[in-house]
Amino acid sequence: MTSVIDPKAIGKPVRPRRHVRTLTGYTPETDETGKEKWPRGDENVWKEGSRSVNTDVSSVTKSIVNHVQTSLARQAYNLDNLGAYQAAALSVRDDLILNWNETQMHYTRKAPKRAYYLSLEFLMGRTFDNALLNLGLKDQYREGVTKLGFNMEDLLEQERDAALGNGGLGRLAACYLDSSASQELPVWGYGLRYQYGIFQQLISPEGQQLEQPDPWLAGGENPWELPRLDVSYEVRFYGTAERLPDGRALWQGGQEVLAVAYDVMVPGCYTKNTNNLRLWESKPKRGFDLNSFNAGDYEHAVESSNSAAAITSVLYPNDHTNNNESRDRSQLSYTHLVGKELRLKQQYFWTAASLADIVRRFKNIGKPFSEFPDYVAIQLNDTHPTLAIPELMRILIDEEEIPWGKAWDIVTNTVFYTNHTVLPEALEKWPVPLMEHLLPRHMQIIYDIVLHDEGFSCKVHRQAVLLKSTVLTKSSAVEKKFPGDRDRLARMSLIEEGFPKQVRMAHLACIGSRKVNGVAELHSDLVKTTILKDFVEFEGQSKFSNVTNGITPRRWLDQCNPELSALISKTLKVDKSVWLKDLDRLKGLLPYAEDVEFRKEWAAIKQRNKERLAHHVETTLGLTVNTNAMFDVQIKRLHEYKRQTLNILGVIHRYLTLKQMSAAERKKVNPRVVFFAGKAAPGYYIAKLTIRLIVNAARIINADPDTRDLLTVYFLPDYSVSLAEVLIPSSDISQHISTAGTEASGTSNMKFCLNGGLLVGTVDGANIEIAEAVGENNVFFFGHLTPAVEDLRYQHMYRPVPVEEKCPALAKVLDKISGGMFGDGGVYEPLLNTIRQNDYYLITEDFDSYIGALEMVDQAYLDKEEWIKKSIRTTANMGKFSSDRAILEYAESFWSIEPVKVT
Ligand code: NBG
Repeated sequence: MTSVIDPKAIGKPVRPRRHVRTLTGYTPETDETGKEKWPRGDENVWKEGSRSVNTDVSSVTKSIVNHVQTSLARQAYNLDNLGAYQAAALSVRDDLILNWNETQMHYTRKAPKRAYYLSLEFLMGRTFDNALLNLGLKDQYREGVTKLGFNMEDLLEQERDAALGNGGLGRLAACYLDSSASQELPVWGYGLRYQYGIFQQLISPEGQQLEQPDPWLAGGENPWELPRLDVSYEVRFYGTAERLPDGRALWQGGQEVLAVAYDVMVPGCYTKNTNNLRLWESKPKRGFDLNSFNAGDYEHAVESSNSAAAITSVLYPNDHTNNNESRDRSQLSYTHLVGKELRLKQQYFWTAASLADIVRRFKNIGKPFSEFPDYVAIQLNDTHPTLAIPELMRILIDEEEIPWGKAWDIVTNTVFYTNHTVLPEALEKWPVPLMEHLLPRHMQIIYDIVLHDEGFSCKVHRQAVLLKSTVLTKSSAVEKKFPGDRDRLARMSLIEEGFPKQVRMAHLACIGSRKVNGVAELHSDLVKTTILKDFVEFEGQSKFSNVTNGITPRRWLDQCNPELSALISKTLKVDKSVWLKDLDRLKGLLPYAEDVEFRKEWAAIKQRNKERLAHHVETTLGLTVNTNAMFDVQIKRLHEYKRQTLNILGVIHRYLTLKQMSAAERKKVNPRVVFFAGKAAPGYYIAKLTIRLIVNAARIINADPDTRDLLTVYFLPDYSVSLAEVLIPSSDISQHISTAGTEASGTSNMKFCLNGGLLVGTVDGANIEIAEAVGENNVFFFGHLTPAVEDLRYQHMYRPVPVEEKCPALAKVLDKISGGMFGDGGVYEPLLNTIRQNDYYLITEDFDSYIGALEMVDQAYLDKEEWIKKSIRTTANMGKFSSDRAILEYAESFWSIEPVKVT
C-alpha cells in the first residue's frame, strides 16, 4: 500500500468517466425473437411502482401535501402562499417529468430528423399556469388548492418570471417552443442559464430609470428545470491553433471551462409531447486552479474559477443605438471593452456546448456524417449563434477528419438563419483581433472561407482542394460572376475593412446557411433589397424567404384572457383544445358581430379586464385608474425607432388642446387613459430621457383638475411577460408606431389584436399583414411609407426645414417642454434636439398624421356598437398569427421535419 498521491491526479476522477446518461437516451434491447427485454429487476415490481399523471382532484391534493411534507419539510401549520405555490409547482413538475421522459424516450427510439432552435434569449415568463392549461389540469388544481385552504390566484402570483430575454426576439423563441411541443414536432431549444435575467427597472422620484439585478434563481430551487449534472462538455477559449499538413488544425492551451446542462420542460397543449429546452451553465473545470491554490495564491485560484462562472452570469441588455449621442458616455468604454469579450465568450460557449450535444446525439444513431443534414436542422435565431457555422466546420474537419468541401456541404445543408433586424447599428460585427485572440481556430476557418471560396461556392472550393491550391483569389466565385466589380467584393466580404477589421456575422450566417428568412413580408423584402441584396444577386432568390412571426394563443389568449377564451368556446361550440390549435376557427365568430347579446358579453369582458388592470395598478402603485375611459397602450422596449417619444408628444398635444377648450367642449371629449411600459438599455441615454419625460408629463397631467377626468397617463415600471398578460386584454387601442421600415415585425401588435384591441400604427412590420387580415377599416394607419424614408432623411441632412415651419403643432409641444412645463426643460434638450436637428426617426414628418389618426380613433369610439363589432372582427381574423402556423412553415419548408406523436 502506498500513501502517495500524484498531484496531477488531484481533481481528476479516479476512473475516467464516460458520458453517463440518466433518464433519457436508453432504448430497450431486444431478444432473438425481436421482443423487447426488460433491462433489470422484476418487471412487475417496476410497473407497480411507476405512476402516471395525476388527473383527479384527490391525487392532486395528495401529491401537493406529500411535497409539503417531504420536499419542503413543512406542515399545514407553517405553510404560506409561497410554500403552497412551491408544493403545487413540484406536483405539476412531477407530471411534466413523466411526459417529458416518455417524449425523450420516444424520440430516441424513433430517431426522426430533429430541429434545434438556438437562441441566446428565451423570455418564458411564468410557467405554472401555462403548464396547468397545457396539461388540461387547471380545474383540478384550482379545486385541490381551494380544498387545502389556498386561493389559486394567490399562488400564481408567487412565481417569478423567467426573464431570460430582452423583448420580442426572446418571447418569439418561447412561443415557438410552445408551438413545437403543441404540434408534436421533435424540436429542442438551446440557450443559456443566466444567473441574472433582464434587469429590474425602478423609477426614481425624478423619473429616472434605475436598474437593479434580477437574481431570479435566488429564491431557491427552480421547479421548472432539471439539473443534468451528468451532461457536461468542455469548452475552450484562447490558446493557439496550429495548422497540420492534412488540413486539420490543433487547437490547444488557453482556458477550458465546463458547460453543464439544465433542462426545462416544455409541455405541448393537450398532448403528451413535452419538449426540452436545454440551458447551459458555465462552471470552472475544476473547483479552482490547483497550482495557485497549492502555492498559497488563493486569490488567483478563485479568480480563474470566477471567470469561468462569469460567462453565464448575466443576460446582456441590447443597447444598439445609431449614434453616440444616444448613448451614455460613461457606458461607452465598459460595453465596448470588457463587455464585448464576455459577450463573445457567451456566444461561443453556448454554440460549442450545443453543437457538442447535437453531434453526440447524432452519433448515437450510428449514421455516417454525410447524412447529418438528414437528421439535424439547426435554426439560428438572429446572428448570435453564427459561430455554430465555423464551430461545426471545426468539429467536422479537426475531430471527424472530414475534408473541407464535404464539411462545408454538411454545414450549409444543416444551418438556417433568421434575420430579425435591418437596422445597421444592430447588425453584429466582431473585431478581428478579439476573434483571433479568443477563438484562433475559428478565425482561421473564417479566413479559409474567405480565401478559398468566400463560402459562396463549394464547387470552386472543391476544385481548390483537388488542385491542392492553397490560395485561390479572394472571393473567386463572386469575382467570376461579376468580373471587375471590386465594390461588390468589398461589400460582400466577411471581413469589413477598418481599424480594427471586423467580422460581419450576418454575412457569415447568410453564406453558411441553407435558407435565410425575415420575420414579416415587408421585412423579408427589405432584407433582400438592402442588407443582403448582393447575396440575393449572387445566390438567387430561392434561398431567401419570409416566415411571418406568430404568437401562441395558449398564453396570449386562453391564459391571459380566460373569460374571452370561455366565451369563444361557448360561441363556437367547440372545446378550446380544438380551436387553440386551429386558430383559423376564430373566423366562426364573424357572424356574431351582428348579435347584440354577444356584443354585450364581449364588451363586458373587456370592461372586467380593464378593472383587473386598474386593480393591479392600484395594488402595486397605489394609483386609481378611470375604468370608464378608453385604454390606450404602448408596451415594448424603449427605443428611438419605436417612437414612444411620438406618443408622449401626442399626449402632451392632447393635454394642451384640452386645456384650451371650454367646459362645454370638454364634455364632448372621449376620456382616455394612456399606459406606457418598457425598459431602456442602461446605457441608452436618449431612451432614458423619454421615460423621464413620460413620468414627469404624467405627474403634471394626472394632477390637473381641469383635465384629469379626460386624460391620464401611467408609466408602469418593470415591464415583463406577466405585466403584459394583464395589460393586453384590457386595451381598446394599442400603438405600434415605428418609423416605416424599422420594426422587423413586432409581435405585441398580434397579441393586442387577438384580444380584440384595435391597432394604431405605421405601415411597418407585421402591422401590414394584420391590416390585410382584419381589414384596413379596422386599423388606424398613419405616417410616411418605407420608400419615402431615405429621401426625407436626406432632406433633413441637407435641406432642413425648421420644426416651426414644418409642424407648428409639434413646435408648440416642444416649446412647452423646453419652457419647463414638466420640470427643468434643460434636462430634455438632448432628446428634443434629436427631433429639432436631423430627426432621423421622422417625428416631425409623421406628427400631424399621427394626431389625425388619434382623432379618427376618438370619432370611431363614439359609436360604441360599431367599435365592438370592429373588436370582434379583429379577433376573428387573427388566425394567421398563431405561432403554430409559423412553426409549421419552418418545419415543412426549411427543416423538413415531421410530427412525432407520443402515444
Ligand atoms: C426583433 C424585432 C421585432 C421582431 C422581433 C422578433 C431583434 C433583433 N429584433 O420587430 O425588432 O418582432 O425581433 O422577430 O430583437
